Amino acid sequence: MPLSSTKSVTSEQTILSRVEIEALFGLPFNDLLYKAHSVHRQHFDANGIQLSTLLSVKTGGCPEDCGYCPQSIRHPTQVANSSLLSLEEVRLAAQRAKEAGASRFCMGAAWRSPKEKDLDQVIDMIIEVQKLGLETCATLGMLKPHQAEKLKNAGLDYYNHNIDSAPEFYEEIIKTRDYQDRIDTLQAVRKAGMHVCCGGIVGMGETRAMRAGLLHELASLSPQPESVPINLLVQVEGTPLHGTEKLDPFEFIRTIAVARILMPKSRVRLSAGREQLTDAHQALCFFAGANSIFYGEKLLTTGNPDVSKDQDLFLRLGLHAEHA
Ligand code: SAM
Ligand code: DTB
Ligand code: SF4
Repeated sequence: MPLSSTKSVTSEQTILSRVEIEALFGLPFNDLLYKAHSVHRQHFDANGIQLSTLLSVKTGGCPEDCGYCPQSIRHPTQVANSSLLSLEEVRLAAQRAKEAGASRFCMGAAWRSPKEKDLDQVIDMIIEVQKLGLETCATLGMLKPHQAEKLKNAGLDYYNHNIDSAPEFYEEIIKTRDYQDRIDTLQAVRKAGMHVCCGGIVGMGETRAMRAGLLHELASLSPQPESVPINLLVQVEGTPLHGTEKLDPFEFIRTIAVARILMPKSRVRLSAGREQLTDAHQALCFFAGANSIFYGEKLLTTGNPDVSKDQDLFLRLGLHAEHA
């Protein structure tokens, strides 16, 4: 895989080597968190958290084979397939998200890539959500350059497309599209002028060296993604990754800290998997530099902490919601 040819690192972007990134992971926990928190304070309000709410606008029946995903048609999960939601259903969900305090609304669809007709309908949704004064984000699978341009022209603020893992682990998780396909979509999004939301998943049985590899790839994107979701695998029965050995939460917090050090100006999002973390673990993630969350009781098909629980946690920690 000729990955190096996909990147052009700008002169002000100094990328640590994978070995140096592994060394960061290996620091004593307090030293790593001190370092990450110091970087965080240089670039952000240390108590401000951006809130994004997710909505699955088209659920299940996806032809791809992503080993973590409950929406793949190839995995025997309990997810009920549904067709594209109506404009009114999306508007109501976005209205609720705004009332609860979210600043961004992210629409996800279980597609390999959108068909032109699908894209037109999602564009209507984007326009409707914008009218409510929310930032918009979409994650619809692979995009061709003209599709990215169409979304940009409709006013889409962010496009989410994750690289998911280190390149050498990727083929163990997904076989129906390769790493380069992901990079091509990210380049189309960037070229169209949208903000890039790109991250990955940890807790899939990868080694620490592979976690360093994932963050190395993310930090090497040039420019770096504005938004970096770090997902902790949500293990869903019926998916190939169900039963994977659980990641030590402190290793997850280390991953957040290293992401913050490598991508000082990006929003690092504490994403899927928050239900597996205690309040204390989440507080350490915020200290380590996470400054965005998925907010609302559902991710796409799986659970997320209740709004009231998050509001209570924010109150106890003195955190406040903040725009991007
Ligand atoms: N189908 C589109 C795609 O794959 O690009 C968009 C939706 S897909 C569900 C978006 C991202 O959700 C995936 O790239 C993956 O990082 C994350 N994801 C999916 N299932 C997950 C799980 N069980 N645990 C953690 N993250 C997950
Ligand atoms: C991202 O990185 N995580 C979100 C969002 N981008 C689209 C999705 C998480 C999905 C978790 C499993 C589910 O609820 O189906
Ligand atoms: Fe499909 Fe996206 Fe799930 Fe992969 S992650 S199976 S592409 S919905």
